[in-house]
Amino acid sequence: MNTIRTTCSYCSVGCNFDAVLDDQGRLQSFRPAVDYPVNLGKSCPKGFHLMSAFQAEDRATRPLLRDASGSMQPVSWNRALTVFVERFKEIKSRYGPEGMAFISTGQMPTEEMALLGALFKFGMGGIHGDGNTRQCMATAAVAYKQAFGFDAPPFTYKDFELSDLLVFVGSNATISHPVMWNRVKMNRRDPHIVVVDPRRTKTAAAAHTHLALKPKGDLALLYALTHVLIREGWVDRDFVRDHTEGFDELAAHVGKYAPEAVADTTGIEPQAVRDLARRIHEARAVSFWWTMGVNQSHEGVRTAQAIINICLITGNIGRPGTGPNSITGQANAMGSRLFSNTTSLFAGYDFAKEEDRKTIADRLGISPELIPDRNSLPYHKILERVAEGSIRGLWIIATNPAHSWIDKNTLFERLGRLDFLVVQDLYHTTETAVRADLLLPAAGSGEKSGTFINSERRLGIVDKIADPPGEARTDFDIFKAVAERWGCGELFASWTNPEAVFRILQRCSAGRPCDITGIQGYRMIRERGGIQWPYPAGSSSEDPERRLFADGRFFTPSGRARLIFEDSRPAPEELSPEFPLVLLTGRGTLVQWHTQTRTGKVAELNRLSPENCFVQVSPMDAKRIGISDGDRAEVSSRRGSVVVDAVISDEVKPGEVFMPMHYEETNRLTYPAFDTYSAEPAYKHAAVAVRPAPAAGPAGGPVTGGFHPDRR
Ligand SMILES: Nc1nc2c(c(=O)[nH]1)N[C@H]1C(S)=C(S)[C@@H](COP(=O)(O)OP(=O)(O)OC[C@H]3O[C@@H](n4cnc5c(=O)[nH]c(N)nc54)[C@H](O)[C@@H]3O)O[C@H]1N2
Ligand SMILES: Nc1nc2c(c(=O)[nH]1)N[C@H]1C(S)=C(S)[C@@H](COP(=O)(O)OP(=O)(O)OC[C@H]3O[C@@H](n4cnc5c(=O)[nH]c(N)nc54)[C@H](O)[C@@H]3O)O[C@H]1N2
Ligand code: SF4
Ligand SMILES: [Mo]
Repeated sequence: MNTIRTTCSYCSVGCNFDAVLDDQGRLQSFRPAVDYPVNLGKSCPKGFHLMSAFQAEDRATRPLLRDASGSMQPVSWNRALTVFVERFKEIKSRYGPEGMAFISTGQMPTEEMALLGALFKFGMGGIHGDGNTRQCMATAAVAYKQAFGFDAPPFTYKDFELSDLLVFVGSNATISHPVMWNRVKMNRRDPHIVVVDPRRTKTAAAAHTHLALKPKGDLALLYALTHVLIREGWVDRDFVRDHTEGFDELAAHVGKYAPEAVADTTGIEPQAVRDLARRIHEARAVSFWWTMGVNQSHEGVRTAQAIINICLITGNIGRPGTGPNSITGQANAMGSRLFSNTTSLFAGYDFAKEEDRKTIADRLGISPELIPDRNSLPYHKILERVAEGSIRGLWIIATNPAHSWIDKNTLFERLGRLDFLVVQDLYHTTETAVRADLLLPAAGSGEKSGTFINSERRLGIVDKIADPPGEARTDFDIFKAVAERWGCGELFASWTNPEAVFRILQRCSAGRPCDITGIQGYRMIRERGGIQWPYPAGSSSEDPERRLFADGRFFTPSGRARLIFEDSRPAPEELSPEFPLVLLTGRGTLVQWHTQTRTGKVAELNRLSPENCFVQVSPMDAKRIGISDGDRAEVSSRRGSVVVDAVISDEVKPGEVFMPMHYEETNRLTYPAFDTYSAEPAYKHAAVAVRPAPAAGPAGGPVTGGFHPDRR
């Protein structure tokens, strides 16, 4: 028997599991690790069944190439790599380095992301590459960077247990981050829990106070809170004076946001705002936790910063149980934020600064000329270039945008305009994979090694438990093979395996806020039960839980945190008599992951979640519309219509409906608006109408929602 410990590759909690293998290497059991500081023996059903998803019949086991008749044919790796390199080189020579792009992920080990980012940008000479983390964490990353001088979520999970007042804004942690919620339940201080969410989610129902604000009322609400805190003098003056800048300007700005003045915008009684301000003032340790209800907004960055401001002016940062804390989404979104070479150069350096390019070139032992001198276009701009015809080749790795992208109808058209679309995935059946010209079969997290970084900045080990099926290869091996074929293999001569790359990334991190030079290899990460960054050379801390900013020093040039604000604006898509309802979207169940490519293969999980796409409608709206629970309903937006199951529920208020993102219908309706600073899609607001479904779907009528194509 042999036990291998690995990190779950679904959500960013970063639970660890012990896989027990028999002497033939067959998996005997897969259980949450009892002594891992993150999950302490707990897990959710997704993690428990992680390995089953890799057994699916539709695993991609051979490269597939579209032939002249349009059908996908198995080809050898040799042929696949030849075609890959020929086509991308041809595109590069005709349209220049900006003619090709990649879209990657927060779901691969850091070492693989780093190799991809270096290969594409330094080896193949490309410029544009972004990730699905743009759909998710870009807002938090930009908010922190502007306020703290670095993308640095300050907390440790212990803070869930040490807080007296926890405020969850746009976070449905009971289903999205269940094992974090477990840490909240371990809090012995009798904390008060507040949830700010338009819906009465499971998390809101479990809280003491639910502020069921109007969609996108957050910024006005947070400024109203700030207004009361400042007016009452409930401010930590010493902290403000010594560690922040911009307080007087902030105080002036929130002058007009009295709770009464914004009650129409927020839908929240002024007294409830005053009560929360008082609680913030009276609690010893206040923590704010935010997720997609904040990030996925046209004004997400400023909303996140309004949360950061409240923590700063009340001194709720750097102490146990405090912090403006963004909970991240995917298992390795945090690795992507630091080391994928997409939105920044390795370790948070800046592509646009010559000095930064020199530093990284020096640490990698390459010529600075190889590093592009500008940032990649963000995801939606890459797609605009595809629409214009100036990006002709796209490589999509470990993400399924043909399901998950906002207003995906336009995405379908755009993908169709490409000369060459390569998809690298575990399955050949994803909505994106079926549109590929070339499919590269990849290994999943249980079939390879590397590291992930979880929400609390903890590096955890991913370890190989089984071999990938057929000819599928690890993403690492695929990138290495592409490098060889492209003719830039010598650049990566020392990038021999994931651990060698880890050492290279450690060098890049030296002297940065995310310095990890003190970690002595994977073995130390295993032995310590994960290690949070920073961990610079010479660190002696064995403390398994560390937070940032205990000394009140931030990463800005002045060492002070910046208080940043801006007036709130209405959501971009207006409601109208034709489209009178707000569509909210998000996670619908604990057991399904995103586009269901993995969890939708596991019978035990499917039994626990609805098979059909559904729309939640309030009892009052349902009555007015004339639909009952279980009826089929047509949901339309200015982008199109779908037919789904109606679920009548008082989780949503009149005037608002909710659809889960796990079904492909949802993003046929979403409205493509983006945050001004982070370019994150505003998935959580669109104008729609709901009607009883027409008896039989007429030809050319609405798309009728039915089975998820992957789901059996
Ligand atoms: N089971 C499961 N867990 C997951 C995932 C999964 O697919 N399935 N995905 C993971 C990933 S990548 C992510 S990013 C996280 C996301 O985790 P969460 O952010 O918790 O999930 P969401 O359901 O997208 O959005 C959270 C809430 O935002 C609310 N909301 C909508 N509009 C507004 C608004 O204007 N203001 C406020 N305050 N709230 C609003 C929604 O009603 C919703 O309840 O979950 C991770 N965990
Ligand atoms: N309407 C609406 N849309 C949303 C959201 C929302 O709240 N509302 N949320 C957004 C958010 S926060 C996110 S994060 C995105 C997620 O959107 P996606 O990234 O598109 O969703 P996933 O289903 O996680 O897709 C990951 C793909 O990677 C593959 N994969 C898994 N592991 C590996 C690997 O190791 N290697 C390779 N090569 N492939 C692998 C899987 O099979 C799957 O096809 O969706 C966004 N879309
Ligand atoms: S809570 Fe997240 S990390 Fe933990 S088992 Fe569930 S999906 Fe995996
Ligand atoms: Mo996400």
